[in-house]
Amino acid sequence: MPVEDNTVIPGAPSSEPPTVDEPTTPREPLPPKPDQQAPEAVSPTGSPTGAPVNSRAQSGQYLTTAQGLRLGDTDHSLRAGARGPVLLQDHHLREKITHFDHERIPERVVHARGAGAHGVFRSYGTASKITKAGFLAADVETPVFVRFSTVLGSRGSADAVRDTRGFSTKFYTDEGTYDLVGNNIPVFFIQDGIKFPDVIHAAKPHPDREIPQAQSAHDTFWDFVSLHTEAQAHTLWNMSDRGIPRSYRTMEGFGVHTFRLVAADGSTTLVKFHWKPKQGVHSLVWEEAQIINGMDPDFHRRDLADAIESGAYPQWELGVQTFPDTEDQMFEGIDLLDPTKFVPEELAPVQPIGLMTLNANPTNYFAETEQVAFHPGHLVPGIDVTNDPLLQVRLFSYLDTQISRLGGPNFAQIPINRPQAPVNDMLRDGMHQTAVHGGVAPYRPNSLDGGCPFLAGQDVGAFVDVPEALAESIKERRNPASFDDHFSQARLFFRSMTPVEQDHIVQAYTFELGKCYEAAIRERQLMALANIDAGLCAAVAHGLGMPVPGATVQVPDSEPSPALSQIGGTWPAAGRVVGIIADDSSDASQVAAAREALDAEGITPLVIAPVGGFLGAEGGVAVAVQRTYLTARSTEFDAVIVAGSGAPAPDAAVGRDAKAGAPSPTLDPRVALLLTEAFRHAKAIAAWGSGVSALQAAGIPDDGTGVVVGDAPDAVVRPVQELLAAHRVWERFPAEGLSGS
Ligand code: HDE
Repeated sequence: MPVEDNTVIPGAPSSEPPTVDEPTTPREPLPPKPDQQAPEAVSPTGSPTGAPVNSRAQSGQYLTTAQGLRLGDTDHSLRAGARGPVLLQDHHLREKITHFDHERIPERVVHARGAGAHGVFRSYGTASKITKAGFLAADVETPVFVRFSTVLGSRGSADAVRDTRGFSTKFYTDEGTYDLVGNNIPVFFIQDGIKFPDVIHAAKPHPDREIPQAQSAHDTFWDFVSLHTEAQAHTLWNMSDRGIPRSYRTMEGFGVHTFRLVAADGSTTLVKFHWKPKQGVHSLVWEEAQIINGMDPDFHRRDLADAIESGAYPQWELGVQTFPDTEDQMFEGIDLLDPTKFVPEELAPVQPIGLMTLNANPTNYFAETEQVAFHPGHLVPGIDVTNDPLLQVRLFSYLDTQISRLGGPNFAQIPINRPQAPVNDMLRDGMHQTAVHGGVAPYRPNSLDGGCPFLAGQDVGAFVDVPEALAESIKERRNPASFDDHFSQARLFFRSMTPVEQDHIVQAYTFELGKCYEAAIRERQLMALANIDAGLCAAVAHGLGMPVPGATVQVPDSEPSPALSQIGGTWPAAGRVVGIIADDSSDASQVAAAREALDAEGITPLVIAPVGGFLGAEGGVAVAVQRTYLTARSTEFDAVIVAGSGAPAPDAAVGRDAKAGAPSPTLDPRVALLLTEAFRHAKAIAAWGSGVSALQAAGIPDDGTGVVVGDAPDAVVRPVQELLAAHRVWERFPAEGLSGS
């Protein structure tokens, strides 16, 4: 219905009353819906920070200005006559537009694209012998906020790109906030933080045209890593399946650096932190990732939020690898201060110390996920840093970057950043100061504020830097000799992969280098690969159509680490997504039964039909349709099941009239695509009853590996669930392994 231009300002004299009941017409407001309740200016993790009630950010039912003045119109500017110019005196207009003009803040210089969630961490107490950190004592529950991210892309970039993922956790402990700011890859590109701007400038889009977005497949990235061989190990992890995780929920997390834990008796232990997902480790295949970035660029964000909303709370176990705090800080020949090295789990097992559960989505993306500020220097008593030169530079950078990103030094007062421990600092004033400090003496020593605040002793929880003896040294710009080995761990990683994973790595290098224009860069990177593994180098060179170079350095071999492979385990099927393909001829009661059986296992069933609405005959069972043939794409599903019509007729369900075994011209091409993609991406596929002929029509062998057929839903649901436990039907990938490795 056309809305008439109502130039009458409510309350102003008018000869003609408005004929249309516009939303601007004053009327009694409805009570707020639950999700419209006033957000409070307290930490969103739920624990009040003592903020007074009048610090609510929003309250009341009427629209107001920022000053609380009630408004009767927000749709019309104040004008000199209905067709005249807008008046400068319109204070509401100016406030509204001015605020809008300043809504954006600078995105993070790296890790701009992310997704966050609230949760809790419950400690097992198993670390209490090696750390006095209160939140790691037995059975302590600590609120957390986690932010996952990609590194390279802008804030609006796609999720499923090939990249490292950030995994940052803020523990709101009673002794102050502790941040574990890690990645999903345990090694880093550089050994010294002074090179961080270089690697990021090389990996970010080219400065002239600002392309490509969120990609490492371009000349400057490969120029840098091929010239800078210490980056080869991290790059190899990126080229592996780890570079394209299936979900944030199925990633491991790593603290990367070695940290120092301090026990109550003062003894110290070196540790590396690990997050192990209860959901299992699982990645996309490259073609899936590429499709996803077009079909659903928010794939990882949506996946995390949907899982939490549906009650499938993702969990990670926190664990530590422990090492004696020796003078040389070496372990089995690995320099623990070199962040391009990891320690294989076979040499130092990961010992579980607590469980994190993410159980609540943020209420407001900007307030929480965008404004959360992590910092590796946010420590608590019992956890300290080491002299890893990458970590040392991070200790400077994270505080510094928040000052321009969050507009000044008071970002710790933003609700998501507020500690849940009492704060009594002597930091004063500055941009965006929201605290009203009392007292006259923000300095020490003082007598005017009664000597407050007092200094704490260790007995009442003071953080004391570990007194560390430093070897006699000279001031110099130099790495220790133990940092010189750039290839042995890249080789160890590659040789620990299964043939399927090795094949994916070959394809990834071939794709990425194939996108480089400069032949010299491709040649130089092949030379680096020759030092890592001759078979890998030859396979990539073959794909690029280039000569195979020989190795230039002697690289020591080490035992493979099977723990590095993501293939071979079994994990819960809960939290996975299964598509049920149906059409009007499908038996709705059977579709409902399949849905229920999957749902009972915590698997999300999505019914896919030609059009939206409901499936089912009048008077019978009606099943809601979640996806149509137009909106569904195989990448959303971990497995697909084709519904039958209830009768074992060959010409029933899913838009085809084929006899079993004969390709049907009438199989809907979107269903055919869905099935063939799912098959190609090694997903479990099933059909019951007459649904089997849809598989045949799509060219999928109904006796193929990971293809399940049966008479009824209950014959296929259980086998599909078992196949999901392995994440994919790995046998379907053609991979013979590589010669020479
Ligand atoms: Fe970061 N990094 N980083 N980084 N990093 C940032 O801090 C930096 C490094 C990591 O979800 C920035 O608040 C330097 C390693 C994550 O908010 C910035 C160096 C690891 C996040 C910064 C490194 C990380 C960041 C940008 C080399 C894995 C996202 C915005 C010395 C252990 C945090 C911000 C979030 C973010 C600097 C290396 C992980 C600029 C200088 C190694 C997960 O301060």
